[in-house]
Amino acid sequence: MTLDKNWYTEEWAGQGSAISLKIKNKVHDEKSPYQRIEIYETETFGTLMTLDGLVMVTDRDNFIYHEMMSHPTLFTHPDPKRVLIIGGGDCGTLHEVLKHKTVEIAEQVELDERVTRVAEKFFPELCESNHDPRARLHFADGIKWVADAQPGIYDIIIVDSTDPVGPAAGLFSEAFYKNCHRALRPRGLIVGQSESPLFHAELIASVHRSLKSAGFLEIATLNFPQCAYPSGWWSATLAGKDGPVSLFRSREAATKTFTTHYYNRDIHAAALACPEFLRRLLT
Ligand code: AG3
Repeated sequence: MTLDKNWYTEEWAGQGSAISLKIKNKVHDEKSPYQRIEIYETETFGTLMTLDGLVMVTDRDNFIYHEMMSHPTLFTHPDPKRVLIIGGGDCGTLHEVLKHKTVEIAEQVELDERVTRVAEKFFPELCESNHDPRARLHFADGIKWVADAQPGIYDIIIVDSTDPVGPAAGLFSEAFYKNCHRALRPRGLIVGQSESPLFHAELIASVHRSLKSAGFLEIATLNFPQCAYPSGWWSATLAGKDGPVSLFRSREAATKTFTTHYYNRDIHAAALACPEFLRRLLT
C-alpha cells in the first residue's frame, strides 16, 4: 500500500508493520548536535514529536506512557524524596513525578537541550512543572551522571530513553545498572522504558538479566498500551535494590490527591500481570 504525503509513517524494520498518523503540516524541523527533531501537527493526535524519525510523543496518548513511567514506581517506594530522571527531555515524566508531594528534588538529566527547548514551545503542558522549585534540569550525559553520582543519593531513578540504539544503548547495559544500583539508597527503585513485549521480548529478558547481575533483587515488567509506538503495546521494567516491586501503597494510590488520566490502583495491579510468553522467557 502507498501512503500519500499527508501521512507520517514510522516503519518497524523486520516487523512488517508501521504506524501512520495523518498530518496537517510540519511545524518544526532541526538538526541538533545529537539528532533530528521534527514537530508535526496531526489531524487527530494533536502535536507529534519525532527524534531521528521515531515517534516520541503525541498530545493524544503521551499521558499513558508518562503516567506509567512514574506513578507505579512512586507508589511502590515507601517514601520517595529524591528522584533522578535520565532522558525525558520533553519533561512529561518530570511533570508526573512532581505531582507527588513527598518528592523534594526531581533532577532530570537530558543529553539534548534542544529537545527540551522544542518541547517547551510545542508541548507547553508537559513543561508546566519545569519551574517548580523542586525541579532541576541538567543537560548532560546520563550515563556519566550516574557513574559520577554520590553513592546512595537517590530513592528512584527513571530511565525515559529512546530505543536502545545509538547513545541510548548504554542505558540498557549492566554497567549502567550497576552504577544506578550504587547511586540508590536502601529501598531504592529503578524503572526504565523497555520497549514492546510483542516485538522486543528478548530485550526485556536481557534487561531482567542485566538488572539481576547488577544486584537488583526483585524485577517486574509493567505492561500498558501505547498506540503510537511499535506494536501499540509497551512496557516499563521496574527493579528494587532490596525491596519488593509487586507490592505498592495501594490505599494511597486509590486515594491519590492529584488527577491522572490512565493510572489508578487497579491499572497498577493489572499492569503487573505477566503474559505467559513473557513469563516463560523471564524465568
Ligand atoms: N520515549 C521513547 C520510547 C521509544 C519509542 N520508540 C519508537 N517510537 N520506536 C519517549 C520519551 C517520552 N518522554
